[in-house]
Amino acid sequence: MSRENIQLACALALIVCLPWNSVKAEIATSCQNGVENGVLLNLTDPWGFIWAPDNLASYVPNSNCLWLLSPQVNGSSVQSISIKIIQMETESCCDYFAVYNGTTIDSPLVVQIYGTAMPAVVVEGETALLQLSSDGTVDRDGVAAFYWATEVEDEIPWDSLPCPFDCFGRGTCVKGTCVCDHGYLGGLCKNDDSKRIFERAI
Ligand SMILES: [Ca+2]
Repeated sequence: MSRENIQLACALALIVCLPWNSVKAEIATSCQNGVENGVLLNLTDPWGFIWAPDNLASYVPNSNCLWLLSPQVNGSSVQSISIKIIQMETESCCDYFAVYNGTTIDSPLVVQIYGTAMPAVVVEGETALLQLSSDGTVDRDGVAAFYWATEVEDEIPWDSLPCPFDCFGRGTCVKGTCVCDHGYLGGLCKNDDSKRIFERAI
């Protein structure tokens, strides 16, 4: 039976063939470590990385990735959390990366970032709620950032910090920051530079 005949048969017997037709119907989350939309990824290390999407593509429509940073130092909470954004790209109008001072998105908003802005962020509190939110259309590369308890900044082993996704194999990791090989750009070296895009077009 040809593919066309199989599809016709499935159309006539939709219930029987539903699994065949819906193999790719399931939409996976794109949040870090496969965490589902709306579910907190709790991070308590004194410093660490966050990122979304959790793959080589873009974030998915209607993302609601949430991270709760509550770094602990010697078993105690901290007074301030610093966040360095190393990769940022959302749709300019409708998707954003937000930082709240507290434990929920109802906590005081510290900053809401769109597009490719990468401001330094400091949360004057013991917890920070981070959110990557997207609407139903137009998806971009997403966000990656390094956070740390501000009071232990001098203790961070900057020289040996790894980089998320190991710079996609397209760059060198230097103190947790990717230095991209020729032809690539972006905070994680995920993207082709303009010269490579031009070369592919001709
Ligand atoms: Ca969007």
